[in-house]
Amino acid sequence: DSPFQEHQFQIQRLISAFKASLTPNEQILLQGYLSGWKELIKFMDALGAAFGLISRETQNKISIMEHHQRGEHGHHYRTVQSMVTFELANGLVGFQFLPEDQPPSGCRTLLRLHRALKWLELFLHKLRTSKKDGDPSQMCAEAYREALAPYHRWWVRQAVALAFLAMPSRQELYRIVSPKGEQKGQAMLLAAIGNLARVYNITQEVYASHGMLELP
Ligand code: 1Q0
Repeated sequence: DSPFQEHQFQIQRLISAFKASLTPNEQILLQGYLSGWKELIKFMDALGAAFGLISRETQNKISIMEHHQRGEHGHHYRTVQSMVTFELANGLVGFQFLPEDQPPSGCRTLLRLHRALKWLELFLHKLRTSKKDGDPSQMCAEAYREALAPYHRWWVRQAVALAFLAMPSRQELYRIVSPKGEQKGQAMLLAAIGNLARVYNITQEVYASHGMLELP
């Protein structure tokens, strides 16, 4: 199998997607953001059944965002900023509770992906700076404790801990990132981290400035 096939994860596509999601005046285009996440789903699906729950949950969140994009007010869901403005102006954010009779808001749904993006940034950083004998399962778990565990229910934390044990070895991960050797791999990881972090930080500012970091 050629490593350039559509269905295979490629870190270059991840980098490009998040890079393309950022406009010159720092708007975040949801289409690029979501296609970055779709690339990550390919990675998870290649890891097998242990990651099925996490992959389905990611797809679920993407689908909710796409549902909003296809809807009557779809044009407001072009960027993170326009979505926030629209949902705020129309009382659609859902600051108090999660509605049962309509799809969750774009803001609270994106917030879940946003937090997970922090996990990814931390994990890739740990992987990039790790020694040869580093254990990715442990790096995953540490990043998870920092970025996501505080927001997850008990059973989710248990399920995620099990998935981490099925994480490939450091060597295998580097091979996926770059068959051309570890140095090149580290450069790719650095590029990925830079682009993820930029998108993350801008989103974080938008959410913080509207008191939206804890949406139910
Ligand atoms: C490779 C494995 C990465 C695992 C990262 C940890 C993510 C755990 C997420 C588990 C979610 C499962 C069940 C449901 C959780 C929800 O309760 C929660 C909150 O939503 P809600 O509606 O209940 O309030 N949902 C979430 O937090 C959304 C989580 C999205 C999933 C994030 C997956 C991140 C995966 C990244 C792929 C790893 C790629 C590594 C690339 C390495 C390249 C060498």
